[in-house]
Amino acid sequence: MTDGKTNFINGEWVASQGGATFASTNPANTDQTLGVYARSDQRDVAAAVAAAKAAYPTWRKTPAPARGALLTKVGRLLEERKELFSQAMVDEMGKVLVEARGDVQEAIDMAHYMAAFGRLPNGSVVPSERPDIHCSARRVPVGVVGLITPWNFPIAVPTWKMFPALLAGNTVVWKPAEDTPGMAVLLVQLLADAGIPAGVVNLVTGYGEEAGAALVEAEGVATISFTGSTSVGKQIAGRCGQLMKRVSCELGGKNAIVVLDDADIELAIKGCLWSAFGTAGQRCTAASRLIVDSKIKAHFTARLVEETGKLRMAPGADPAAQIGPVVNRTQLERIQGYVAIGQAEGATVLTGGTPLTDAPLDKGCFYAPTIFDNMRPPMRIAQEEIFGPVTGIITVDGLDEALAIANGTGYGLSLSLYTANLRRGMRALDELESGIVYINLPTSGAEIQLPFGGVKNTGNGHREAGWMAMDWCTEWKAAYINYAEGSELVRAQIDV
Ligand code: UN1
Repeated sequence: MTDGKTNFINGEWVASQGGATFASTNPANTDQTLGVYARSDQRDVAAAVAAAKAAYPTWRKTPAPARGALLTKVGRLLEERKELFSQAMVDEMGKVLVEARGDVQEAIDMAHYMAAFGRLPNGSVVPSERPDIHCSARRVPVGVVGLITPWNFPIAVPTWKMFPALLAGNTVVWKPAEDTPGMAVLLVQLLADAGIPAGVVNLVTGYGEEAGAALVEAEGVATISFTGSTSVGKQIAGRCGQLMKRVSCELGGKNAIVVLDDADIELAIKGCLWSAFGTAGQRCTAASRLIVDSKIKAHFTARLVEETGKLRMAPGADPAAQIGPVVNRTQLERIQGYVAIGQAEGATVLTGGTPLTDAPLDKGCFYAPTIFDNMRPPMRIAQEEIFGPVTGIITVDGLDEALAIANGTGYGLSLSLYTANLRRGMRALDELESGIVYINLPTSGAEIQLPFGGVKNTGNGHREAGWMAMDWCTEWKAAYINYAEGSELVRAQIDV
């Protein structure tokens, strides 16, 4: 779709009311424009919210098993269109084809997982302290939810939010990242093809500071779910606090892998390569700190650099590609900036450290996988999220120091430890301060049936995915029903 009619409001594809548009480009070749999209503002958001509000009463009353059945249909259509979606994702976001397929697979899994929730309990019956009073608590939808989603998982992350919200009976207004509007259009068209009623899912494409901000402000949006940077998340959460809106934030990370002296080094190397350089480091679960015991550091480092040298950088569509481009030129420059900061701080580049400037990769946003040695915990490169293929080695002596350094940042999403010792592994599981802990596994690779989210500046206490996926998009309603005979009032706490 290239005519700018990319807002989906009340079941119709429309242009932005002001007629403004923006373009998306291919990160593997930034000369290639892929599409023109509606650049929405407050008026478009207001129309989308009105449509979602109008659709809400009927959707809320649709039985949950029927809402689940629709998600099953969505899951099947995603299976049918998996290849189409994956190819489009390679072009628009840049990840390599196998990873794009994984991104779509997470959405397929989420659709089927959430569909089953349509027939699972959504509350509990509890005893009353009074005779002949029925007490129960059940989940109810919040109303209209606003979703603001990132470009790095342009299908998985939106569907982690959208499918639970829909199953719970909410209607949705979605503002996808400006780097991946085309993926949003594909997904919303699929939802329409599956038979989602008009107004239940509405799409507004555009910029965060325009359409995204308007969605946060919009009266009638009960809850915001946001995945993105910690700085934007803090602004959104602050504003939602003032407006007394519920808000769920999944924000940055500064994830680490600890490699102890008893670890299987070859297994650890594979985990480090995948965590540091998979998706060109553009995962919130990426490992940008490798905390390595001094006893094995020399061997580990030599092997890691050797294996990094074998990684093939190419446009994601190339079947041999292992690392694709980063998402855009701004991001490329940001990464380069961090590498310069690291060097100025005294870390040394073992490999990488530059964008790729040889044709044809110079047309795209390719950055060489980069490993720093002599990274020290206070450095900015050891504290701040870089979101690119850059990692660094911090040398430690033993488990105590390793755990303290792993925990020593303002973030807490995903931490990993490699050891052959069960006691050390279990201690790490207890003491690592993150929402996700891995033992003998990479920091990336979360499965959709477990809670996803983190502590500290990584989020505000909510979790996505898993059986708690519906927590952020539902309220609890308590019910007391008197079926006693006679007209006596029995007061709780007083007459019993
Ligand atoms: C993200 O980077 O926002 O665990 C999500 C993983 C993926 C999800 C990442 N399953 O890396």
